[in-house]
Amino acid sequence: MKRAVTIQDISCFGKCSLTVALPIISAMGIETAVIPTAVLSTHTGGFSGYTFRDLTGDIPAVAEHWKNLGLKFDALYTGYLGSIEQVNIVSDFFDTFGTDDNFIVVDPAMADGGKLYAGFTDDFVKAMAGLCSKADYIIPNITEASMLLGIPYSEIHDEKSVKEILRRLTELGCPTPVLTGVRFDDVHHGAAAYDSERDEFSFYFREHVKRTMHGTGDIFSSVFTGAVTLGKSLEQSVKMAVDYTADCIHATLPYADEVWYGSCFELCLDKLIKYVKE
Ligand code: PXL
Repeated sequence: MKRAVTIQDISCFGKCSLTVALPIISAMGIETAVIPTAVLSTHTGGFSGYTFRDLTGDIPAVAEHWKNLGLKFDALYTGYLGSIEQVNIVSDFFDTFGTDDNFIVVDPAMADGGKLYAGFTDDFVKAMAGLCSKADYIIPNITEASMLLGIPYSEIHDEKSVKEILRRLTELGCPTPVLTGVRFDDVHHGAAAYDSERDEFSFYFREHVKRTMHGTGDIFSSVFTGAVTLGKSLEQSVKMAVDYTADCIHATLPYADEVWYGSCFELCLDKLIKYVKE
């Protein structure tokens, strides 16, 4: 059985980060260990008055205990990290648990729609760019990629500019960037990836839905990580992540006013299990 570890916050209500990664990667048949970096009463997107308990100080002790136990992981996957100190500690975690036989996924979850999430600064973006250099795969959305590269944000791109963004992302030190939220027009929405070792690009799109939904980046990255862990190719992993994310968005539409804070990924887990077996 494959084993992944995911390091991100637990937003107790709101369907993102660990409350998405844990059920999704587990449903894909992968043992999923977690390190919660912080406990929030809700996520920070659209809620006010949320609590925030920082668990940064616990991470090195968890890592030390796991090292003494001799634990090994097939995938190391990080999402939302709350501070530069946390980024540095996670970087040490990669040094301890990264091997030639496993891979590292960094989702630089820090921005969307052209804006940084609440509480993040330009210095945080720089620290995140440093963490990306240690990853085999990074999964920024278009906003995060623009910030990591220091280029202006634009929602619609063409194939040439997306390829250029992907090429420049490899200059951060990660050989295989995956870009989400890719749109060439008003009707398609998907992802693009670049395997710099083979100099191969891949693109995959589903229909664009004119509604933003919180937590879809976490859904995408969790499925992508699970798929690579199971030995799927880069192209297959991107396709599975786009398909499942699009399925979740469609399943949420009837409830979108009530479930404005997240997406109804639970309704599609049966499809995900089917994709894994295909
Ligand atoms: O979905 C990314 C995410 C994760 N964790 C927290 C967040 C967000 C996005 O806003 O606020 C706490």
